[in-house]
Amino acid sequence: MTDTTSTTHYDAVVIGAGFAGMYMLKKLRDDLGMKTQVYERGSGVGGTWFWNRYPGARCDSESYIYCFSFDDDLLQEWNWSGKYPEQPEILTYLNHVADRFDLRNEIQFNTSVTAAHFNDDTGLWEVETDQGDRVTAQYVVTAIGCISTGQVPQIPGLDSFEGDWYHTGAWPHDGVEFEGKRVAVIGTGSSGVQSIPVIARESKHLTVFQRTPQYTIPARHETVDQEFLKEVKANYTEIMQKSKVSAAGMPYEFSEKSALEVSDEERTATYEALWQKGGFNFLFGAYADISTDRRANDTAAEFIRGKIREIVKDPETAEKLLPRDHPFASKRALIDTNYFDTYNRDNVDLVDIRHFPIEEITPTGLRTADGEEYEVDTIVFATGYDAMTGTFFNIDIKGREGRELKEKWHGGPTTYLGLATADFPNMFMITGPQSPSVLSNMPVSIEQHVEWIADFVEYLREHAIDVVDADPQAEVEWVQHVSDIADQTMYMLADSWYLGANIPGKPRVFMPYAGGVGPYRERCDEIAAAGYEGFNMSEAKEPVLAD
Ligand code: NA7
Repeated sequence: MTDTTSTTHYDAVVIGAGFAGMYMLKKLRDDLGMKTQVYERGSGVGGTWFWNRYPGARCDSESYIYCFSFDDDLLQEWNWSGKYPEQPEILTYLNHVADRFDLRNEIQFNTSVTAAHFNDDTGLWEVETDQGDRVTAQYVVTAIGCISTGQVPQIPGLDSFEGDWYHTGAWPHDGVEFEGKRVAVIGTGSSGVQSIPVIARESKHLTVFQRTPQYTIPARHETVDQEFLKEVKANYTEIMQKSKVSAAGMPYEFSEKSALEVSDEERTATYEALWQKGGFNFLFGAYADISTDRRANDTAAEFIRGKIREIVKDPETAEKLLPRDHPFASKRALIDTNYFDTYNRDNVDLVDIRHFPIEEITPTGLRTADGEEYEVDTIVFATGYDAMTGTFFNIDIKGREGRELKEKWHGGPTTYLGLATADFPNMFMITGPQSPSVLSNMPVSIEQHVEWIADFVEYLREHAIDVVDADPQAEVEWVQHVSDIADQTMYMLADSWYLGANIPGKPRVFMPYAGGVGPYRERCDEIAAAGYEGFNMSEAKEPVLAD
C-alpha cells in the first residue's frame, strides 16, 4: 500500500451501507461518539435491496419482522403493505431509516473499498478505495452482506450474444422490458423461483433452464391484514424478543413432535394445513426432525412431490420438476407465488440442463449438450452468488505481517463466532461466515452482531485496549463446533451455496452456523460476560486518536 502519512484518520471504517452498515454507523457514531466513515459501492443505501431489483424480488421473512427493532418509535410508525416485503418497499424503508437517523453524512456512496491492510507498527488499518481515498482507522467493520457477489457462469459464447443479458443481483434501475421478447432464465434458486412467474406473464415466451429441481412452498403472499398489524404493534417487544431467542430469528411456533411418531393420515393432514397456511410455517411448524432425520425429511419431501404432480398438468414437465437428489430444505428453503402453476402456461417451457448442460451461448440463443438450440432475445442469469466469502476476496485484506485473508481462508473460512478472524486484529465482521447469518431472519442477526460489536468496542475503550485479536485456539474450537453442528443436519446432503458447491473450485465447507440464533446469542453473551474470552488484547505501539 502507498504512503499514508497524510491521510484522514477515523476511529472506524465500516464497509457497506445495507441494514448492517447503517446500524453499525448509528451505534458507533451516536452511542460511542466515534468518528466513523462508511464506504458504499452503490449510489444509495440498501445493500442487497439496492441491487436486487429483478421482477418479483421480495423477502421471504414476513414484513413485520424484517425490520430494525432497536427503536420503538420506528417500529410503531412504519406500516408495511405486503405480508412479505417487496424490494421497492424495503428500499423505501431503509431510505427512511437513513433519513430518520441522519446517516447519510458519514456514508460515501459510489465507493468500493479496494484494500484494507493492518499496520503492525501503528496498530491501525490502512484503507484504500477505488475513488482514491487513503485513510487510516483503528477498527474496520465489514458490513458487506453474505450474498453480494453475483456469479455469471463461464459459458462459452456469452460475448457473442446479440440480445440483452442480466444477472438478477445487478438489475437495471429502470427495469427490463420483456413484452414481445423470448426470454431464457437460467437458475431456479430463490431469484429464479421469484422472477420466473412474473417474467412468464410479461414476456412472449419463457424457457427455464433448470439444473436442480426445487422444493418450494406457497408463500400465500397478500396485502397485510390491518387487524394483524395492530395486534403486532401492541405486542412488538414480545414478538421481537421471541425472535431473538428463536432458532431462525422468527417468532414462529416450532413443533417438538417427530414426523415418525404420528400416523400417515395425521402427518398428511398436518402438511396439508401448513401448505395452505404457507410460508416457512411448513418447515418449522410441522415436525422437529425434518431437518435432522432423513426418514422424517422424506415424508415432507414426498408430500411436496405429490403437490408438484397435482399442480403441474403435463406429466413430463412435472417429472422434470420433482426434486429427488437432495433432502427438503437441505438447500436454501424456498417459498413462492405461483411457481409450479407457471409451468401450465402455454408460453413457458422447462429445459433440464442437469443431463444436457448449456454448451454454448450463440449470437441468437443457447445450445445444450443434446444439440438443441433455443433462440432467445434476453437471457436472465438467476445463477446466484459467490456467497459468504466472495465479497471478502474482492477486497485486498491483509492482517498481521501482511497475511492475506484470501490465503488464510483458501481451504474455507475460519473465524471466531463469525465476528472476527485471528491475525486480523480490530476487524469485525457483521454476519460473517460461521455465524447464523443466512440461516436466520437477517435483521435479527445483524442487530445482535452490531450491538455485540459496539459493546465490545466500548469495553476496549474503557479498558484502554487498542488492539484486539481472536485467539487462534478459540477459533479452531469454534470452527470445529460449527462443523460438528452442521454434520447433524440435512445441509451436508445437498450441493448448495452454503457449502460453496455452486462455485467451481470453491472448497466444500459448510459456512453458516446451524446451531440457531438463540443459542448463538447466548454463547456470545457468555463470552462477553467472561471479559471477552477467546480474544487476545494488547496496547498498540503508537495509538492514534481521531480528532
Ligand atoms: P441460488 O440459490 O444460488 O440459485 C442459483 C440457481 O442457478 C440454482 O438453481 C443453480 O443450480 C443455478 N446455477 C448456478 N450455476 C449454474 C450453472 N453454471 N449452470 C446452470 N445453472 C446454474 O441463487 P439465488 O440468487 O436464487 O438465491 C441466492 C440467495 O438470495 C437465496 O438463497 C436467498 O438467501 C436470497 P444448482 O441448484 O446449483 O444446481
